[in-house]
Amino acid sequence: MRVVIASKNEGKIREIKDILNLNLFEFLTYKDFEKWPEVEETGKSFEENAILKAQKLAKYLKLPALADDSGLEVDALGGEPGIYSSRYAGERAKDEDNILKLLKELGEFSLDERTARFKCCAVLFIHEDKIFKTEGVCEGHIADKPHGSNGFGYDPIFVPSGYNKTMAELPIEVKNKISHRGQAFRRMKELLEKIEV
Ligand code: ITT
Repeated sequence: MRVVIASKNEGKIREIKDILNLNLFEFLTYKDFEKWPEVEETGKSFEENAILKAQKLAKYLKLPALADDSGLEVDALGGEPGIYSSRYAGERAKDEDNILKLLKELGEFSLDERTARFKCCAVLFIHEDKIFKTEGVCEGHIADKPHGSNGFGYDPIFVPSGYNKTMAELPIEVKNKISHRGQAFRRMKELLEKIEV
């Protein structure tokens, strides 16, 4: 079965392929298509946005599509940046800009006031009556400055609970084992192994 990964985020695509590690499926990405529609993420939750992305790509390309909507919720900031994580410092913000803004907003908050979590909602859209959805959450806290260069996004400032290193300092196998995306896509894998399309 051919499945399109409905994402343009290279970090995510790499992790999704690693986690699913399924020979049964041929994964296609935006690089396999000449035309790729822009999806406006107008949803109010990770789930709504993941459905929007998977649905739009599936209908446009006439293939099952797998989307991930994810982000970082910081308690001291009332759950921000949440669904706005990728554009926290502006529409075309780079990861470094988002990190700088977040560290600035957190200012002098102490370690135990810097609790946060990554969330991920994975959606496989086959057609309107066949939509699969799974979720994952990874708890932790925000470091006082960036460390490490693995991963993407906020990984250099996110320290998962039970570790004293940031996600960006941990090997990718460890990240995938404990991350929000690892949990969501392993659950998706269980569903994919059972379904008949
Ligand atoms: P697509 O919509 O094309 O998939 P995106 O990066 O815009 O790519 P999202 O709207 O889901 O995707 O935003 C997710 C953002 O949340 C991402 O850009 C990071 O800033 C952050 N994020 C999500 N998962 C992360 C992870 O595993 N490590 C670090 N940051 C992460």
